[in-house]
Amino acid sequence: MPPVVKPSTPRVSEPAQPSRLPLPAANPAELASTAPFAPLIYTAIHHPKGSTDNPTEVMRSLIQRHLVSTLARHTGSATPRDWWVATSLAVRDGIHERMIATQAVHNIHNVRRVYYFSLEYLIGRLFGNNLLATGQYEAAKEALESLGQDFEHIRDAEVDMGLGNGGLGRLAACFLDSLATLDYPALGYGIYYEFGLFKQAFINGHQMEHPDNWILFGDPWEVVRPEYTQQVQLYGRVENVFDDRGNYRPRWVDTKTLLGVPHDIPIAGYGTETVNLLRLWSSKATEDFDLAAFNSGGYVEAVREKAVGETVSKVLYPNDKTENGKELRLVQQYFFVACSLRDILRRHFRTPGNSWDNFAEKVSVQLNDTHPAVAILELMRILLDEQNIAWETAWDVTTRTFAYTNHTLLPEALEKWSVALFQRVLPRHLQIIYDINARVMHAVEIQWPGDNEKKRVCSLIDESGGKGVRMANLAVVGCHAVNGVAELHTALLKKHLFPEFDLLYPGKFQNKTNGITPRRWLLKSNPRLSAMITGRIGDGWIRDLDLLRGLEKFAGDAEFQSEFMAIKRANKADLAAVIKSECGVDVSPDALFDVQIKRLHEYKRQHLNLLHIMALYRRLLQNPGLDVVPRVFIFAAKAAPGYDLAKNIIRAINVIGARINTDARIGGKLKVAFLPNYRVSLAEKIIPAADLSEQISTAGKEASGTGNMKLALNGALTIGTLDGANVEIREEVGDENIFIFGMTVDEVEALRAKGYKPWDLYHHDEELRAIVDWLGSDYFTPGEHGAFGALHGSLLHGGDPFMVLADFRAYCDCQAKVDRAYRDTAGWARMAILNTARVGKFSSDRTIREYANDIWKLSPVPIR
Ligand code: CJW
Repeated sequence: MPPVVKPSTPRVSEPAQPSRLPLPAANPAELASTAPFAPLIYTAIHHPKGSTDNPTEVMRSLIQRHLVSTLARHTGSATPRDWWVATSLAVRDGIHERMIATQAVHNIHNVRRVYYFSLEYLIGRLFGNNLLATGQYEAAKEALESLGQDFEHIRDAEVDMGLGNGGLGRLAACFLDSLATLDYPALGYGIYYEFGLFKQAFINGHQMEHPDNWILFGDPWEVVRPEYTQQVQLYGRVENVFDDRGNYRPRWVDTKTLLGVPHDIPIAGYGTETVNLLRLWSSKATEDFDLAAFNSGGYVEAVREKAVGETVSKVLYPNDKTENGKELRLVQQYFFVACSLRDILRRHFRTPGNSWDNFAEKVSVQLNDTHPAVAILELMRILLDEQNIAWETAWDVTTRTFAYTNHTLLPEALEKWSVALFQRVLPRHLQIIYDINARVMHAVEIQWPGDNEKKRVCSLIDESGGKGVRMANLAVVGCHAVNGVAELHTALLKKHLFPEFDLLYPGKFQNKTNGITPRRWLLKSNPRLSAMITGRIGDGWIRDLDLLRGLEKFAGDAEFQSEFMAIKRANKADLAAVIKSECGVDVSPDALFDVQIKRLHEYKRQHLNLLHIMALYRRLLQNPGLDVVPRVFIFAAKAAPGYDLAKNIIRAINVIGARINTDARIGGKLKVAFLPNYRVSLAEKIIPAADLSEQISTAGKEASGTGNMKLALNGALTIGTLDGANVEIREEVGDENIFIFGMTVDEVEALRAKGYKPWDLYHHDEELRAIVDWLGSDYFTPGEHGAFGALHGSLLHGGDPFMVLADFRAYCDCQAKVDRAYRDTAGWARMAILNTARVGKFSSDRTIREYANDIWKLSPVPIR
């Protein structure tokens, strides 16, 4: 009987047994390849014939062996990169064995795992991290030095793995470190972008973007796994077919096919056997691409089609807040989640005894923002269409599988895909969205009968101004847990973004304050301070950051203070050398290092910082004898390439900074250094050298911030608003050890409600007016009129959306307090030490334990 094609939207399928269609069972060869840990092989690799037990000797011979047998290099002609690759491979040998052992234990015991789905991973460099994690740092350093190599120089040969934009991507990287260190069975999934976040250079103060072809010469940490390649369909159309019993059986046809090839990066836990995986997908066109065109002589066309398939994983979108609705981005998102889910199903169903019945007991998926939220629809599609499972069962499995982390309240960052685009790229998924929405609307009607406003805000479809799919609403209804990333952020999430859903799904919303890994952000990046801390309280802090509280008792100890400040000074001297080579600016390590490092965004208010710098500069010009603490203002930030105002702020800081740096009249009291190409490895150099940490976002706008935590951990004092995690940092370090200024969230809301008028502030504050006028003039850009017009205009005519002028005076007053505090060397040292001692809460180990206990219900599985 020919299928009946029905034009309208499909209806619910009939109830079915959830477990009746398991995927194929395990292939025995595959299981054999994950046989239990074999210590003999391990021993063989670590003790090559003829070598000793001395770890340095072992490392030395492994490096030499890889140089010759893997890289075909003579030691005499090896480049720093060769040495870096050879040493990485030497370390990797052991890591791979642990990885095999870890996966074998997880597989054999069929453990529950968490899968972290993220479009971004800002890993940085892996070399030093993996040496430390496996306890081989000293051995590798000594081995390389005994071979006549400069260890630091070799480390610098590693290109950052910059597959993320900022905090969200770096958080994913910190989480992977904590998951492995705490022995949680976990796997990160993402995209193997050929080009990571663009490289930034400055020309005449302007940001220039250059491609980051990080993988050009290969990556010693990765293993390609062609055997786990996945196929993904996209585009096409849905045939609304009924089977011979009248059940709706939609068929997604005329699709295009992509292949996803996994690249595995091992993630070694610190001081544990666990090695988890980060699995990143690169896209390939199918082998049998457009054979017809090929055979009819359309060779070039066919090859071009293939090339299109391969652009999917080509480049990371450089936006860190604005969602720009590009088709390729939706394709990336779907490609990534479709590959990852198929990989999870493969793993689940190869294990005897597993079925759909226990799927959500074995699989927990965390969605890093809404970027991978289309996974909810894809799992539903698989369950409904491929497995013929009834809607209610499918929905139950899906919602128990997924959890969602929200990272922002900014409306421009909330993903909304046009319905027309969705229809074209993922037509069947759009039908499923409508089916989910019908049920959501039903639930809203039961809760608030007849209330159309409630339906409007809860709908997955935004009907205002061009129909769009609200991915955040989809994520909220399709997940069993939704979390914000700091207490304040979570409170605002419930109060402003999702008040109706909070009532509809009581208990679904919860807080998980962000954290950072102490391995990278103290142990690795600040070896001097790490050694000093370990000397006083032992090395337990590396895996239990709360132990830093043991330093509190030294906060008033003069000897400890001077040692602590000597370390800070040495780190500042190192950074001064970087500033000299990168910016050509001479700075003194005795000045106060005032640091603002983060993405360039109006809400983060780098321009507030700039206005303060201009105020100080102007005061010095008017009174050259003015007694101010010499300061170096250090910036590092990338602006999204299409964000003109952010780029204008960069230019203003660069140009005004250059003028200040060369103005002999102020006697070098102020210096401004904008370090180009902010990235993880640069952050690791700046953070240990910071005295002051700028966290000055408009209250309510920064979800958490994580740079604030890294800087406080390294003994920088925070100057900040009561925003994001600053609130909790203040709770931990104490009011007297942090500089808080500016409007609170409530004050911001009240001022907005009353009608904010930046012009009033401009007219009533003489210094502010002078500075704003100065900025708007061509004083700093002679002959180039209106160079900072965009910035100047935003503050006045543009209505100053982030209330820079409203917080200006409070910020200057607070900076004056900082100036006074810095003169009291012992007092400052005490405050800095207490910052380091009291921020143990912000270890990502604590965050991950909370996710594991409250959301994932996941237990550690130690590998022995
Ligand atoms: O997440 C960090 C927080 C920080 C917050 C950041 C965030 O700003 O306060 O510490 C970790 O929780 N990043 C994003 N939202 N919030 C983010 C990142 C990339 C994006 C995006 C939003 C990319 C796109 C859109 C929105 C895009 O379309 O490419």
